[in-house]
Amino acid sequence: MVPDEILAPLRAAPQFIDLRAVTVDPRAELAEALLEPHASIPPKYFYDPLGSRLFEAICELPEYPLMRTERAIVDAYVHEIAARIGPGGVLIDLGAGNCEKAERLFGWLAPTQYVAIDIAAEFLRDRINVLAQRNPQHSILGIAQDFTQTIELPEEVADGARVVFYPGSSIGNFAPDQALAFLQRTRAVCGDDGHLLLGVDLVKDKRLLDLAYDDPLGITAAFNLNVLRNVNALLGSDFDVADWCHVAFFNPEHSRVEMHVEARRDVTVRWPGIERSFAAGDRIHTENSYKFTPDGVRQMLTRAGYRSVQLYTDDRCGFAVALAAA
Ligand code: AVJ
Repeated sequence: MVPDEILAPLRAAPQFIDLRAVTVDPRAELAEALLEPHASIPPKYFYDPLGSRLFEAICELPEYPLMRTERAIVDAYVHEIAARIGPGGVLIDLGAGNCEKAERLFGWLAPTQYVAIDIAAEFLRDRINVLAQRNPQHSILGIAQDFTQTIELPEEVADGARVVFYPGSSIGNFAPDQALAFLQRTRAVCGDDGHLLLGVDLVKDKRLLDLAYDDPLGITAAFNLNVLRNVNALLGSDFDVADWCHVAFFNPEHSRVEMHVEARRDVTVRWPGIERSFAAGDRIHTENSYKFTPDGVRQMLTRAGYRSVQLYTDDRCGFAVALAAA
């Protein structure tokens, strides 16, 4: 007889599926973006295991209140949100990260299954194992996937009304037309009885936004520069982090924060078969983080095919949580 102390955690072991290979080939995508006249690196490549931890550290910074504000809004309205959604759906968390935001909803939404999707495979696997230990009564499925271009739901995802959860204003990483196309895909995932719960950061004073992405401790700088280490690992390139510095600022014309890495000196970066030279001062664009207005959010969701949009904000209108019914 196997004692229950040994069996219980095994029963709680969550399912984990790695679908990274089905979507995009990181090497081809990175090589192409780096060879453009205006070189860039898609922001999803921030999230190697260290990058995922640095992002958690960013969320602790006083200058970066997004996650705390979002949590406060959800806490304040969770009763109403849960009543509108109704219990017993399948909770699909896009960019689940450490899964903490979704876990806070478990008691309220009583999901029949929790599906955590993230590109950060190792990090997600670790976090859902811990999550399953803490929530042995929940059915948990982890999926490692780059969901930015297509959202593939394997047959292991349960039937039932879907609640798509896309918190943290990650929607801001998409250019406006891409954001709309992405929301249309979430709308398709919702079927006709589902909901989308979306977090969006709102436009605010430029000084606040500049500081939120260029904090004096340098955590965001480390997060940004770490992308070069991940690119080296994925592409086989030879970026030297010491050759680059962090640049981040709010661009009011496009209503977005931009992050770049800037060459400190002339550098040539090589990877199998190819090289690219950068002059001192040249930049590689690593992230856009669009900031929204409440009306802009409503419009975008309506255009994506959602009906009845509820917007919840904090008293300073710094952040909004939108609940949209399919
Ligand atoms: C996780 C994409 C929402 O854009 O604010 C934090 C990432 N970049 N600091 C954001 C990020 C720099 C973050 N998102």
